[in-house]
Amino acid sequence: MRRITLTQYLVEQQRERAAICADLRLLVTLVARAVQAISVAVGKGALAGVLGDMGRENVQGEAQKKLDVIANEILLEANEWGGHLAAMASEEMAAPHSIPHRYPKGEYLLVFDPLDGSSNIDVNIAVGTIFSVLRCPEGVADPGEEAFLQAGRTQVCAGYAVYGAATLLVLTLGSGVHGFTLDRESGQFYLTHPDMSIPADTREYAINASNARFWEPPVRRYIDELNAGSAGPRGLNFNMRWVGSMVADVHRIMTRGGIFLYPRDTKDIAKPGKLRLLYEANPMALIVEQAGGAASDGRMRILDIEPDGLHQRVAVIIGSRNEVERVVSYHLVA
Ligand code: AHM
Ligand code: MG
Repeated sequence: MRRITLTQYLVEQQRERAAICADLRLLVTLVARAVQAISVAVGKGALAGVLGDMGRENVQGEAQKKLDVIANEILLEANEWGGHLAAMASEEMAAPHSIPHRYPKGEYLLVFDPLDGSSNIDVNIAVGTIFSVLRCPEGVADPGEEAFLQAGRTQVCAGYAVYGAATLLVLTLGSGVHGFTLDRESGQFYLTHPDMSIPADTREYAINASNARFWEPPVRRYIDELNAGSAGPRGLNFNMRWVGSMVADVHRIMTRGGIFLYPRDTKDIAKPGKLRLLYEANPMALIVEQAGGAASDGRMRILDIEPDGLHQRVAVIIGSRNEVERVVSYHLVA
């Protein structure tokens, strides 16, 4: 069977469907090249000396891994020269990265989590990259943090890569979600998962249960009901899976359904959730919604949240529609 490459898919989207412009096509192509380079680094692991800590913290106070920094550099270098971007921002940088003056500037903003799930790197468990593309507000020549503070529904494009047994790039250009698998020999991405869709119902959930004592009552009620199984109010047995890399957990949901929760908790009241809105929750929410699923913070649709900070955190309840709606309904009565 002759498979469609990512390059062919993008050219078709531009030429035949007018769904994207040349700049967006270049942007996705360059992100895919970066993903391929990150995949090589992740795949070499200890052989390339890339495992372990950098010995410093990022702006969020988290220990940076060597591969966090390498992946960040790869994405910056791959994207700064193309003329399609006005600026970039990342989990690993306190402030946005300006495009160097020697290159032309474009109309898009790129924001990413270069290596999600990085606590899993050293133990050889799947990690990923998450990215989101926004339009630079009109008239803004040198975009700072303010330019990135746009609700997730305005995203032009979003995607993630999962570096697992195979490397996959999953992408939405705003109409449907498609998955491409990297052929490590040829370096090409091939369309292997067209029109991904999440079943509305599921019997599988993902949550870090060690935080149970900090959860709010609606989440506690929901998980208690799932754990009660066929003898409980749901009358069904549920299974639990938790990778600890959001990308891998959401990719499982994209493949066979499920619900992922990283809810608001009382562990640190200064933090309304663990995951970051702009480069974790928003791109994943767009992808999951485009695949027929739902994404909420328990109180509102994630894509409708108006951001107030580049590294803002948010509660995330995402996946199979009927389960997400149930959790939201428990918040309404609380
Ligand atoms: P990271 O971007 O620094 O890796 O943090 C995000 C990750 C998610 O992938 C995962 O769902 C979560 O943190 C797990 O955190 P914890 O182990 O603290 O529950
Ligand atoms: Mg992350």
